[in-house]
Amino acid sequence: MSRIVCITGATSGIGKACAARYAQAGDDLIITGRRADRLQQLQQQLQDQHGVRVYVLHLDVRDRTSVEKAVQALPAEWQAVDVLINNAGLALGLQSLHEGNPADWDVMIDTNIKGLLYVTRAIAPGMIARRQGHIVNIGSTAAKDTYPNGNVYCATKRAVEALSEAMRIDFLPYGIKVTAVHPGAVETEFSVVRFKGDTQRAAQVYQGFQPLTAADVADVIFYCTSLPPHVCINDLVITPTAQANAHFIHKNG
Ligand code: NDP
Ligand code: 8X3
Repeated sequence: MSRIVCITGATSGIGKACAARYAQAGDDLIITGRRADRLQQLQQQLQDQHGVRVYVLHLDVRDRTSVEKAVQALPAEWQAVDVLINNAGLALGLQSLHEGNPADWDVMIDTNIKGLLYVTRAIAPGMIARRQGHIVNIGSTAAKDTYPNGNVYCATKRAVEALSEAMRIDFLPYGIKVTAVHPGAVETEFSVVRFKGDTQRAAQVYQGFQPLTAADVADVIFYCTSLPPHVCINDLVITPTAQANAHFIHKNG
């Protein structure tokens, strides 16, 4: 039976690959993000290719009021979200803490932590009322190991890990599954965003080894949400084979 899957940050990278993976399986999708043109394009493409229903929520997860209003305004047939993938997130900059840009810190904290909380606060009550649902939070290997100059980004992902644990405890009586997925290096727009459009510097991040693709991660997320009702993967780390953890990537040459 098809599910309703809500994905934050579906305009690019892991979120977009998740949209394709779930659509391929026949699930209906609520896709969100700030870039309206990309959302509309993706909606059309998934509807045409897979014959699924796709609902667009054009929003910035940092805007609590618009998140609340958008979820409240979902048509009745879209309200019973089965799977929420809290994926929207970003890193900005890679500098020692004493040289970091506090404006970048605000964006990372507001998006990666507060945005995830706002979306969860809006959608989880429906899951709890129905005693059915699965929340997937996208963390990072940066949650597991702080790396040099990663300071605030790593802290936001550590917070995602803590909040995933908190949700698992709080939602336990209601049978809601909570899975934290922590990817290592995935070649997406992530590094272009982190280095503020410097595509050469971004490309260097993935040189000398084979990084994960967004589709690799989407396959794993799909697997986590396709297990029998009594089985839950709580916390999962996925890296390229060439990566041991946030610190060690074996690069050729
Ligand atoms: P991308 O930059 O390719 O995608 C990020 C997505 O997040 C976009 O769809 C973007 O949409 C959305 N987004 C960012 N800010 C907001 C916002 N304020 N409101 C709504 N949507 C927002 O990167 P990835 O796919 O790699 O990143 C996805 C997640 O995976 C992030 O949480 C990231 O931290 C995490 N991650 C990435 C890794 C990697 O190596 N790539 C490794 C580990 C974790 P739009 O701009 O249209 O709003
Ligand atoms: C993204 C992976 O190593 O750039 O979370 O932090 S890393």
